[in-house]
Amino acid sequence: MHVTSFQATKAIVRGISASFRDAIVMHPTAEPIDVDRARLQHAAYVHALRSAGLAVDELPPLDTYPDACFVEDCGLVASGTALVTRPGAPSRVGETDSIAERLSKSHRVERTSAPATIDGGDCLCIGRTWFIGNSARTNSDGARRVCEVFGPLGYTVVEVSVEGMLHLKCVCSRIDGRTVLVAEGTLDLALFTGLEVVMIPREEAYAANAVVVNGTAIVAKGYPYTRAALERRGLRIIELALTEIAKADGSLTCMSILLD
Ligand code: CIR
Repeated sequence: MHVTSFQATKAIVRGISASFRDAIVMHPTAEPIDVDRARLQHAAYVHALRSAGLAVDELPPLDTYPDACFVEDCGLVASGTALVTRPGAPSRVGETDSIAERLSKSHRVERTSAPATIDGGDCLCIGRTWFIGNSARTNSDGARRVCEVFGPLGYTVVEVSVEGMLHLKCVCSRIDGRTVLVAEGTLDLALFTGLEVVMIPREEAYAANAVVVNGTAIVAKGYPYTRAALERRGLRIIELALTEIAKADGSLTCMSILLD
């Protein structure tokens, strides 16, 4: 079977902050985050990225920024160019400087300024299209900024209305340059005309956020339909427990920036 997936060589991650228990959450639960367990889950994630053939650059934790392990929100990368974002949550804006510093070692770096806001969790790049969620975190000025930076490189930007969830990629993610993984009943599929859509049941929506890279699919543990759907495509599966990451409204793609 010919297996296709996104390809990358490197990943940037950042360790869990000592203050991770204070991460922003949309719907707080009674159960506090177990920071030690979160660190173990993050370490397993880094291990999975390495086993997918990525050289992982681990940035030191930023203890004064509880959400700083969610590096995806701070930078978009494609075709050798990086756009450092301006996260929509004011408490997260200060996470971006160290991301800019790291990206500038390997990429041409552009920045984002007010009034634009962008969270990487709203930015889904499939082939030459950036789907940008218009959410409580990412605004139309942010989508315009993505267009300004990546448009000249041949990318099209499609804005997607995101309601009732944190980010666009809470319910979808990239499999390869022409295939998207989507939770049923969450997005208007007309958006993805021309792409192959791998649909999973709505009750497995959390697993629609998967890291698929270099022939490996890193998926949340406990979602059998999603696992089987990706396995049928010939992808090697790594399942990860994400209980503590999920308590902070995090999932898989948010913990890395993959570099081309
Ligand atoms: C936040 O609310 O910003 C963090 N607690 C969770 C961010 C998750 N990011 C992502 O899925 N891209």
